[in-house]
Amino acid sequence: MAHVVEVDCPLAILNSVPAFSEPLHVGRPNLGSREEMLKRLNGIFDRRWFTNDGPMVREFEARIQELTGVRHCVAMCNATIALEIAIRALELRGEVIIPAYTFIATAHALQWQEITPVFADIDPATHQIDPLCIERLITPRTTGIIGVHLWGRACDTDAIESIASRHKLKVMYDAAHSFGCSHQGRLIGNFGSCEVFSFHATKFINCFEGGAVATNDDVLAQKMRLMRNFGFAGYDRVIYPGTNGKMTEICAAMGLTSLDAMQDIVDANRSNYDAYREGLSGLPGIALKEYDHNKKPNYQYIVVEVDETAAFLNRDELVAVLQAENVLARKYFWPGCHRMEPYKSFYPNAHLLLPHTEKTGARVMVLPTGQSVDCPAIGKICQIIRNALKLHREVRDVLHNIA
Ligand code: T4K
Repeated sequence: MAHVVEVDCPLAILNSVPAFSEPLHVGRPNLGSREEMLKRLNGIFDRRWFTNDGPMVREFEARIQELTGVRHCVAMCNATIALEIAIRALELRGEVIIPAYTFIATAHALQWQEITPVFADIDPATHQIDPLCIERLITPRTTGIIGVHLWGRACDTDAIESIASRHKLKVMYDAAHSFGCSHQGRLIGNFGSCEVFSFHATKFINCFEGGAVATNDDVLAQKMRLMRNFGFAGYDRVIYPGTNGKMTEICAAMGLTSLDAMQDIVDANRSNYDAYREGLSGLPGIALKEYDHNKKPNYQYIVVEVDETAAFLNRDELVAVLQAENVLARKYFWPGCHRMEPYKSFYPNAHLLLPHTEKTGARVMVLPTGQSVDCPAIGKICQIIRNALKLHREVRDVLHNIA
């Protein structure tokens, strides 16, 4: 029997005009006040102090300390270098356990210094590293655990830290997504030996490029300050191996401008999240990852899981539909670190131990939000998804013919 389309559902993938004339990106930067940024830029030019622990960097660090309640914020040029420096300052070696379901930087920051990242599976309900898997992966070479607070939600710090103390391991966190979020009544930044934030252009608070390590450990903070500046402890005196991890003044100026706008950005993200929640509710096989409003979320990731058995389209097919409409949905974090090089060659069978990473990575898509997306645009995006589900047979026919 012929499939009858009940409503008029134009879709670009079925040869209609795309819903958006310009691409809608995941990770479009939020700007803050252009005027304030230009004032800060003029100050930088007037002072002729462009980098090397300048006044803007110090102000940025102080603002983060105040905001998170952490004793030390050490600002760096990006979160990847910040992870590398923190790993080195903590003297991690041998093997370090991390989740496979994360951005590749978490793994590369270890591999770059010839430390082996060992991939743990995740809890499919939370997408966070599963503590039970951690315990099974500990060997005599294991020196630490890097938990990742994925999507701005904290991983199970209590379980991780209890495993670590039983096995005498060090713990730090990749908090690239979690600036401003709270956990157990404290702001993230205060857990483990240290936590690393990202202030990349795509993050809700951005420095163009930037990162920072937050820690309550005075000795560790001092060590990382030295390491980010080649180990210099004064003119002509190097007391540590170091690198160039310094944040520039212009990046700190952007960070300060972004921090000034933090509440507006969170409000925009929150109202976008509410609009997605309403627009996607009741759609079969489409599950929006919910935020807990009590945990001060930054709402910066709109994470949707697609269950093909109920939606009759899989994640890749829906992403193709959205991209045809100029909605550049992303498949974070697919295909999982273990399926990327060099790890794929090192551990060709790792996927067998990571069933939840495999399944989640194949189901998740991340949708556009931030200040450059508004509720009417989100209404349209949700309508596209609704239409695609209604027209799943036609969409599949077209996509399979393209393939
Ligand atoms: N740990 C975790 C868990 C992370 O997620 C990340 C980074 C890190 C560590 C390392 O932090 P950083 O060293 O970067 O500070 C993006 C970001 O580049 C990356 O920072 C972020 N996580 C990751 C989740 O997303 P890509 O490869 O997807 O970026 P890209 O260039 O495709 O940009 C994303 C979208 O944003 C594009 O569609 C275009 C748009 N965009 C991007 C930039 C840079 C703009 O509209 N304007 C821009 O200026 O990794």
